[in-house]
Amino acid sequence: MRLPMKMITRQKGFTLLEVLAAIMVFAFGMLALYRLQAASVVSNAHSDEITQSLVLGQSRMEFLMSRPYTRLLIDPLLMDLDGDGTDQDLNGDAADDDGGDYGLDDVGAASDWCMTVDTTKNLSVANCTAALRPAIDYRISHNIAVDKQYSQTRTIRVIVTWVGIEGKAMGITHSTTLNDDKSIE
Ligand SMILES: [Ca+2]
Ligand SMILES: [Ca+2]
Ligand SMILES: [Ca+2]
Repeated sequence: MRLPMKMITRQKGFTLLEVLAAIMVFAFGMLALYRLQAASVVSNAHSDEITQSLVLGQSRMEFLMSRPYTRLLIDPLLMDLDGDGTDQDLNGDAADDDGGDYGLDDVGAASDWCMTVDTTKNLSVANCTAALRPAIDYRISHNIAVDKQYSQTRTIRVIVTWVGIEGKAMGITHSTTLNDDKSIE
């Protein structure tokens, strides 16, 4: 009598190789998720920084625009206080002879006015030289140029600088031009 053929049954459960493969897939998945999370944290912090600097720059610009600006009275804040914003185009090619855009791009101590804001304490200090702490300190600088490109105009440029969460130097600029005709009262 022949013995019944032994049934070959497929072994249940997982082989070691399958388990290893699953762990690998899981680990790669977690790594990707972690990277996505880290990228999103940086991206959120970055957009917070942009918002913060836009608010600071815009409010400074609005403050300057609200200052007295008439033929008889020009607020000192609307003057080129360090004297590099006037008549630096003696050869008449509409570009600053010193290559510095009439001092309009100056920041910190080189600007006409500057202030550092500590956003963790709502604190403003008239410090233009201290190193900026990443994503904490924002430095607001402004420059005034007189008759840049067009006569009878005053150009105001507000520049907010900071060091981003990734340690990069960042900056946002707001510019506007006032027409002297409107200042006559
Ligand atoms: Ca200046
Ligand atoms: Ca020139
Ligand atoms: Ca300057």
